[in-house]
Amino acid sequence: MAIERTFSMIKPDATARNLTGAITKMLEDAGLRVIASKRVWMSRRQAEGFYAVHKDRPFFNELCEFMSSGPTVVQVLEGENAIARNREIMGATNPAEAAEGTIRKLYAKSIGENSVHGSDGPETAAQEIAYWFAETEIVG
Ligand code: DAT
Ligand code: MG
Repeated sequence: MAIERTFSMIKPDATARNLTGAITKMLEDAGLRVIASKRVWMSRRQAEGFYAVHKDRPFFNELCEFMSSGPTVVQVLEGENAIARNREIMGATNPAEAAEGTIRKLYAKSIGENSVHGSDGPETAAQEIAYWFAETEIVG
């Protein structure tokens, strides 16, 4: 498996509890390298654009409200099989279903306030990275 890049976010419920370092350490310990990172307080419109794929889901409004409610740390991660690896470390969307030792099992408050985001495939990874970062901000 080649070296891949994926997009990650540390969500407002986690930044509010000062978990940026703890979560980043879990990613690094799993062999992922942070090659871009910045803290953003996204606007409602930015949240709606980022999550446009979910616009017809019943939780869309709640999701965009939450994601624009406080600071988020957006990151690009690089490593072997980075997309699947990151999803593995994150755990299931619903923390009640997340495996032991995953970020969401440890830290997520609910299915909505679930501490982290990770791209789900190569195409979404490329789109999501480009949504938040200029090429010059990514230092591999
Ligand atoms: P994931 O973040 O694991 O990729 P997803 O893409 O299905 O999950 O959904 C995106 C986000 O939307 C998810 O992290 C939290 C929120 N969400 C998903 N399902 C939800 C639900 N049933 N109720 C409230 N929020 C939900
Ligand atoms: Mg998703």
